[in-house]
Amino acid sequence: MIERVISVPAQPFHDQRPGTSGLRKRTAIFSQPHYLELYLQAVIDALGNLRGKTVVIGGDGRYHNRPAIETAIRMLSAAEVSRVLVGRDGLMSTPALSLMVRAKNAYAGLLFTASHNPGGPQGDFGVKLNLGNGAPAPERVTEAIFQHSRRLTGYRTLDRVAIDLAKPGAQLCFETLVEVVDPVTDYARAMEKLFDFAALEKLIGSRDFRFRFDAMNAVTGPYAREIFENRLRAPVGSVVNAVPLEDFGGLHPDPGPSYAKDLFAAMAEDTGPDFGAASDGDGDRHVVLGRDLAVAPSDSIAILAANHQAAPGYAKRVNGVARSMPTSRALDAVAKHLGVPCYETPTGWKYFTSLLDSGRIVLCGEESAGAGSDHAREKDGLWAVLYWLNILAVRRMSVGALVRTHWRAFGRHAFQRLDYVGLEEDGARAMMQDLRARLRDIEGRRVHGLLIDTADEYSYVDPVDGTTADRQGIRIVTADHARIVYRLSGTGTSGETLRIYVERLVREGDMLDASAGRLVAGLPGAAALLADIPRYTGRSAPDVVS
Ligand code: VG1
Ligand code: CO
Repeated sequence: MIERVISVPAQPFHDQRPGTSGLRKRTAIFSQPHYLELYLQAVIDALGNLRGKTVVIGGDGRYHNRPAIETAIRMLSAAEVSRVLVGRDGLMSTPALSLMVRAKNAYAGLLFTASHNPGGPQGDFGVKLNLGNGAPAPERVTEAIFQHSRRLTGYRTLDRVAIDLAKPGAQLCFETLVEVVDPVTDYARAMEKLFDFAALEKLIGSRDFRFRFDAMNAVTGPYAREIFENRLRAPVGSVVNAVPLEDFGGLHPDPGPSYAKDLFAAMAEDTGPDFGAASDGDGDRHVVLGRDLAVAPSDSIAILAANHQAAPGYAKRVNGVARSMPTSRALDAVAKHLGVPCYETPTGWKYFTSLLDSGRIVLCGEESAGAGSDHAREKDGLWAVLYWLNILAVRRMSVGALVRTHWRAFGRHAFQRLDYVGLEEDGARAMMQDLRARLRDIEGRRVHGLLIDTADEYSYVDPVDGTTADRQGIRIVTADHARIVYRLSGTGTSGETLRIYVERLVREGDMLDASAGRLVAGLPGAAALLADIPRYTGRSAPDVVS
């Protein structure tokens, strides 16, 4: 029997406003009747006429991925999309999707992921939308989606569909050609163009270089196996937790010290790896570890920029760089040395993309373990790991030696992020509101021995298209240039998460080896006092420090 387009009446939901990186909710919310369908209808309406267009679809493989992909194919087909490219088994990493949208001249990309948030029926689910340039939808589009979502009276879909996501090749779904593709090969080829794979193979194959990549049971497993084990000939088993699982094996697929515990522990063993790395649920974040230290994400992007001559794809062409506002100013110091501009943007990859599109920058990064370049319009975890390996291959140094050499040359921007998770919404918002109202009075005050020089709220004007973004974080800078930043997360799924970012530049030789916590001492306490955190939130300490 042939499929038919049907209209399904349904009441709109009023909470479908995308955050920092798409719409993210508890799986239980996403899987209630009509919830996903109505959101996708709002996306389709905001995108305009999709007739005859190509759309790329993927996901990080978390629980609910397959039904969500089938729903999306049905609805896109009802919207007369002529071609859908979907990752085999419904899998595609965020950076691979960005590359594919660009390579295939697609009109948009849809990705089902909640990134580093846990998956499963009790976990989180999400939808990211990319436009034809491969970049996350900008604010103007996400706001239009939200407005559409509130006015919907139903959605259009097909009455039936049978798509086999495991079978590579083309299938017809109503009038849409659905192609099940393997994004791994295309992605690996793109990486081969940017990095010196012969030098990487020599490094990884050498006896005194033990290498481990932890895919955290998430989407990067197949990519990492293909690149590190098949192409670069790392010993089989170098890539661990390489099979994407619906619940990520019960773990948080977040490559920080709190959740990538096995990797951090392995690095500390006598016979542990010389180089360790991991990525997150959807493959856009990275962590890099040496035998005696984990590279702080703010340092990672600075070190990638400082050593761009080592990577063939970047030598002699880094004309500008950018970082998100809360990210440490380590990158600024490198940009100054290179004589190129360093742009500061609000948190979230979407704010980098006009700078990348216009050719103003080549490299950019965020303190939350994201780095990327103009090869894609998303941050890219495996790309960052390969870039690191390429630098080590050329400079013939360990991770620790490279980081310390960098600190000696540029100073160390010691950095910490403190997260207060799951706060009661009214209290957290009132705290920010109250702090905002007192910024003037805070300037000139002395707290815990720190003299506050300036206190303001960050707002952004995009230098390319003039769009603005207000209320992107409260900044406090001390007389000796240390900094405290406060903002509320835009990716959480219950209550509010308060993020506090603290940073202090250290230059003295013997201080360079101290823990970041010791070097920023005093700033977290001052931050809590200035914002009256215990009173507004009932919390005396952060839940996660990274
Ligand atoms: C967090 C990070 C931000 C990152 C975003 C999406 O946002 O701080 O830097 O771009 O997650 O990353 P927030 O609003 O919670 O601070 V991912 O890997 O979820 O796509
Ligand atoms: Co992610």
